[in-house]
Amino acid sequence: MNSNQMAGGVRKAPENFVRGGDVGTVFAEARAGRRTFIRNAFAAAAAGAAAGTAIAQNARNVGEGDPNILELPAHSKGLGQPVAVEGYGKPSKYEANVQRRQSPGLTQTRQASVSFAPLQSLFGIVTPSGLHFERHHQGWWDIDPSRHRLMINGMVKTNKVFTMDELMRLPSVSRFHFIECGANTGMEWGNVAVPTVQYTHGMISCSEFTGVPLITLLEMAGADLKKARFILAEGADGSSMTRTIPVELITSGEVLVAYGQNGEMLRPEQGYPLRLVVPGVQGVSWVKYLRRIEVGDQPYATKDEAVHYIDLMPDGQHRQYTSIQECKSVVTTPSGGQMLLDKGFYNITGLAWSGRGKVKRVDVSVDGGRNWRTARLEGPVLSKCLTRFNIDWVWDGKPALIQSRAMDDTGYVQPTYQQNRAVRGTRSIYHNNSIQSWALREDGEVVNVQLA
Ligand SMILES: Nc1nc2c(c(=O)[nH]1)N[C@H]1C(S)=C(S)[C@@H](COP(=O)(O)O)O[C@H]1N2
Ligand SMILES: [Mo]
Repeated sequence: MNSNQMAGGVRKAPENFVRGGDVGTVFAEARAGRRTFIRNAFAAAAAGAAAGTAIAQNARNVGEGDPNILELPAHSKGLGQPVAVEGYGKPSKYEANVQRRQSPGLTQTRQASVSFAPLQSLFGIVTPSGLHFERHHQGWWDIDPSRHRLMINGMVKTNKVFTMDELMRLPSVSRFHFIECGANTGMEWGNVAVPTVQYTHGMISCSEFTGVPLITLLEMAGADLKKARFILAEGADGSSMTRTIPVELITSGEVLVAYGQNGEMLRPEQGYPLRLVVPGVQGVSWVKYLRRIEVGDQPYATKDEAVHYIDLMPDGQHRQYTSIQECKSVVTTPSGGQMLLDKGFYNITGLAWSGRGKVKRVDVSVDGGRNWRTARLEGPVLSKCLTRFNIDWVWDGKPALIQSRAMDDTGYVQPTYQQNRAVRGTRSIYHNNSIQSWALREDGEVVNVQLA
């Protein structure tokens, strides 16, 4: 079989060469077929060639006898599949590799658990809803929207209860935002813990959310916005997820009571039929299955705020209410577990974000931070949203250390592990936005490393 044809029912592309227990078969196949694959797919680029020349060499010349171009396949000669009569569309069977997965570094539980988004396989900035990471403290539910209610109470003139129909009649807005769990990259605080970017950074996703600004509902209830300082958001699942949110985020109009995600209703895993969207703030505050908002004048200090998502500082004190996700970035290709098949041209790509605003700049290093080049930011660059960056690179076949460093529009620069540990000590679990390093070995394998 020609190595460019599909094998094993999955697409062979660099971003899918993932090592380890997850898609090990693909990796083994990639290895076995490596020599032919190299010859056919990537022409060797002379060391030191300019990126332009190397790009040109990434396609083969006509006439190598490739049956994929010389012979008409069945799908060019016959009748295709009929249009859908009913049912929901699915990805190609060749993309079966691209899945949410549980981390090899965590205890495998079912309900109080997390599944990670396959960042290495995604393009652009939007996470397909079926690949959105999941974090449930007590499992997910598919709640009947006709029976779901949202109550607004506390420091309000009139307590209000909304049905979904009532909420969906109100003026709505649609906005692109990332959601990142405060525990994302948490396991890496100690040292290298997990092999791939799916597990180091996959507790982030980005969607277009549609809903009603929470301020509209508070005004309808006659909330005392002069005295109010915080709200409490409560979920309808068994975890009784409750979080305190400062009122400034709400009066700015940014916080949404959302029912839409990427053009359709929220997925059950994401809080169907209603969730809070709190742009820039850690995921735990984005309460799913939202059923109650209480308006108050002091933080609620609920159980989740006392034991989870707090930072143990070097002096032994806990830092509470660290809610904003600071500026961070990661190279998604080449990344841990992938395999570069030969020297030559590569598009280094990744994601950057900031809970404080827009990403201003991303620099990329291939020598462990000695030299940096500024990457292209692909539009749109939106506030509190993922930003895609790309940069051309010609690999000379020698070992390399690949890193990205983001800066946001407040001027804040993403710190190194050394800088973060100097402030945070060694016992943190949450809020790790350190610069990630991927080591590219001479044989083309990419592995997760931390620089001293
Ligand atoms: N009701 C409810 N809301 C919740 C949670 C939960 O378990 N129950 N988990 C929180 C946490 S810790 C995170 S990181 C995000 C995860 O959202 P996702 O599952 O849509 O990715 O939802 C938050 N909201
Ligand atoms: Mo979370």
